[in-house]
Amino acid sequence: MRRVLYGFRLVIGAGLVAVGSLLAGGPSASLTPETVVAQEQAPGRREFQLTARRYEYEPPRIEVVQDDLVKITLVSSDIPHSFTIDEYRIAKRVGAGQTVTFEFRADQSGTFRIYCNLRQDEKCRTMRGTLVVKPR
Ligand SMILES: [Cu+2]
Repeated sequence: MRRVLYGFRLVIGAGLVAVGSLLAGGPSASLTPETVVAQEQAPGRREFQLTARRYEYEPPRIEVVQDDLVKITLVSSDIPHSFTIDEYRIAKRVGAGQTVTFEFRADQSGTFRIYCNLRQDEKCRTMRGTLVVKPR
């Protein structure tokens, strides 16, 4: 009985290795370029998690295509910060150690400055991020 079980496990192991190699270098890899193009043609939903920490946004740059619906999850891992883009009339504050989520339609193309408009800490003036909205 024990020998039978052992053999069964070997078969499962070999199966997992086969699936793994398919995922790594199989058909999915060759689909990637077309998939990216398709996503850029239709207005899509884009999601980003932005962490504000030590007077920086991580990632500092967000790129979307015009008319995308952009969902931002803003996390502060130290003091309160904000995500402000004047041209989009967005000013979202996140408390110390908190998370806020919001959405906006990226209907204007261009390059926009993201900054923190809170003034309880002078160094917040140095916070810079960039939103790039590529024209459709
Ligand atoms: Cu700040």
